[in-house]
This record gives sequence, structure tokens and C-alpha cells, in this order.
Amino acid sequence: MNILDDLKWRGAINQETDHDGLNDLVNEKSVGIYVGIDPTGDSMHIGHLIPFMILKRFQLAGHKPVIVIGGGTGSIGDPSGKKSERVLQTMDQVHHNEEALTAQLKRLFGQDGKFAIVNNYDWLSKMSLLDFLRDYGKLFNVNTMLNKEIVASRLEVGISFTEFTYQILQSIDFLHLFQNNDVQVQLGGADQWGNITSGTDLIHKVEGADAKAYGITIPLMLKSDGTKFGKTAGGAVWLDADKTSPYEFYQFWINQDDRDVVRYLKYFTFLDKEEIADLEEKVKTAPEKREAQRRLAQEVTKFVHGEKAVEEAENITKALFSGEVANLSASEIEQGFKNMPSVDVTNEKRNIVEWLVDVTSIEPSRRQAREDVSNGAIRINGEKVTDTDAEVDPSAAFDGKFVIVRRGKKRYFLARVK
Ligand code: 545
Repeated sequence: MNILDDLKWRGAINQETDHDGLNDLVNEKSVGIYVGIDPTGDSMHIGHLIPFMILKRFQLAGHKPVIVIGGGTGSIGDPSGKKSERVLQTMDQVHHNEEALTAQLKRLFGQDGKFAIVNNYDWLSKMSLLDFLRDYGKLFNVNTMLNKEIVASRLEVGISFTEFTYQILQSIDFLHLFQNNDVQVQLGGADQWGNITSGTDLIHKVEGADAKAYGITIPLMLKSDGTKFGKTAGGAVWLDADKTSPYEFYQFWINQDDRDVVRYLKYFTFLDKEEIADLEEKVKTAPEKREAQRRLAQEVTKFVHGEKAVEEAENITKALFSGEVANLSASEIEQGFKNMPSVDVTNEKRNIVEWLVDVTSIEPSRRQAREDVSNGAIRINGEKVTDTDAEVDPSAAFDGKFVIVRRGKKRYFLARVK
């Protein structure tokens, strides 16, 4: 099974410019293949991750990945998938985002093998207007450009000459990489089909119709319940740990539907066919164990955040589920309680009823607080407190930084000791 068969099995191929040509090429040699990303933000989310994971698969299969950071194209903005004209970013913003994305991608690709990161600002910014018009503009037919879906869908609301020109810039990149970096394949999401084919067309015009340049796109990820993939109540699922903590990241994957989990295992993990078939069987025979979801969460979190993050996420998950929170570390508490109610408190020792009502407002009244404590519904740092005369000592646990309160079975509160 070659890389293309593997991708087909994973459901990861939407369109190819010339399947047979591409198939011969990947069988014959180690091929240069690229994915581009525009620095329009300072972190990828899991939607952006997909083409880079496929690029990684090519790398693992012995091919040569190249990543293009679009310092040039990102200063213009791709109209693909946008319903209206973009606001130009400042060059400072572009540079800031370039740095953040480069660091993120280096973490994903840096561990094993060789890959290259180049920035299209290096060649696009050096081209003169007259060279652009004489060397490239002449090779683009405005009719063909207008018929690309990206442009066609924008004709009614309007599209500036700047954004209209975007596809030429991306095509120049492909040609540049074909000529200078031994790149013969461009990969992207389904929204990139127009830009990618515009690039293969340019290469065929410049290098001859038999030049071996190909494009592949990946289908848009869908969810079986019809909602948008990769969105949670809190918004997108980011790769940046400051935007989406590794624990939240892990939780996102653990919570996937049985109907989706096998597809995601194929897309987002490097597990092989046998192992995925095994997990698929477990979804059928013992769905309540959620083994496939757990494996998915472990694998993707490991790829993005590393082994230790998986361990922390699992500690947090286990502790919150069982209520045994006493051994959590400060970093685990920060992550696990990020979206739970929290209050700031001083380290003053207080009677538990007063503390729950007057200091933290966790309980609405003293009567209710007394009742809950006596009934065993209150746990402080994982331990049941049933004596209404007991004291809460905020400096007693977690280096005096936190008090974890659980009321009833599931409701947690975090008091931060200031
Ligand atoms: C630029 C120059 C090239 C080749 C490609 C490009 C970028 C391309 C594009 N791609 C998207 C993108 O999103 C911004 C991310 C900000 C963090 O716009 N014209 O840059 C996405 N891409 C990954 C996938 C995509 C695409 O990076 O291709 O389909 C999302 O899955 O939208 O020479």
C-alpha cells in the first residue's frame, strides 16, 4: 500500500489533478511536497492541522515536506472561503504571526527527519511590478480566473484587484518551489483547489505540458450530527496551549461521538490499519468504555503537546471524575478548573459554614450550608467535611494556592488564595 492508497483508506483525498501521474511519481522516488499557510493569525486550530498531518504522513513515507509561510501572500489575504473583502493586516501583525506559526510548525515537524520552512515574502517581495506583469500576468487568462469558484462567488459583493490577484501569487510560489526546491506536489484543504490548479497550470505553461506537477486536496471535515467540526462552546480548538489548554484539548477528543471517532482516528493519528480496525470493533462491542475516544485523545494530544501533557490531562480527568483531587499539581488545577466557577479568597482560617457563605458565596445561605455539610455533600480538597464546626484553612493544601470545593456529585468550585 503506497501513501496514496493509505490516504484514500483514511478518507483524506478530495481531489487530485492526475491520480495516475501522481501515483507513478510517489512510487518512483522521494518527492518534494508542500503546504502553504498564511500568517493571518498567531495559532493554528485543529482544522488547519489536517493538511499538515497529511504532510507529516508523506514525511514518514520517505518524501520531503516543505512548508511555505505566506509572509507575502498573507500581506494580501486569500479570498478563498471569505464572503467579503479582508482588511489588510499591518506588516507588524504579519511578522508577529509568522513567528508564532513557524514555532508551532517546528514543534510538529522538528522531531524526526528533514523538512524545510520557507517564506514566500523572500521571492514575492523582490519581484518588480513590470516583471510580474510581463513574466506571469501574460500567462493568466482573466476569463479562467473569473471562473474559479473563489472569484465567481465574490463577483456580486465585489472583489478588489488585490484579492483577485491572490491566485497568481500562490501559483508563482508553486512554480518557484518546482524550479528551486524540487517540489512537485501541492497539498491543501478543499478550499485551495482553485489556487492549486492555477499553480499546476502555470507550471505546465512555463515548463511544458508534460512537467510533472500535481495537486491534492483534502475533504472538509464533517461531523455526523451536522454541526461544524472543531468548534466547541468556547470557540475553536487551538494548538496554542495558552488559548486551549492541553487538558481542554484532550477533553475535546475524548468527547467525540461514536459515529465520528473512527474517521478521526484515521485522520488525526498515526495508528495503523490493524489498530484502528481493533478500536472500531470496540466502538461496536463496548461503546461505554470509550476506548477509541481515549486512544484518539491520547494520540492527538501527544502529537501536539507531548507525552507529559497527556499524562496531566489524564490525571485531571481521573481526579475530577473520582473526586480524589488531593494529588493534583498547581498546573493541573489551573487547567482542570479553567472553566469552572472560581473565587479569590485570603488565607484566613474560617468556620466552614461562614466560609462557604460569606467568603466564597458557594452556598446561598447558612441554613443551606449547614444542611449540605451535615449531609456529607461538601468536600474540601477531596475530603468530606460533615462537622459544621470545622474550620477551612486555605493554606492547608496545594502550597497554599488553592482550595478545591465540591458540592454534591459534580459541582466544583475553585478558591484561589491571594
Ligand atoms: C499561501 C501560499 C502558498 C500556498 C498556500 C498559501 C495559503 C493558502 C491559505 N491557506 C489557509 C490558511 O489559513 C490561515 C491559517 C492561519 C493560522 O489561505 N492560500 O493559510 C489554510 N491552510 C491549510 C489548509 C486549509 C486552508 O493553511 O490548506 O484548507 C485549511 O484546512 O484554508 O504558496
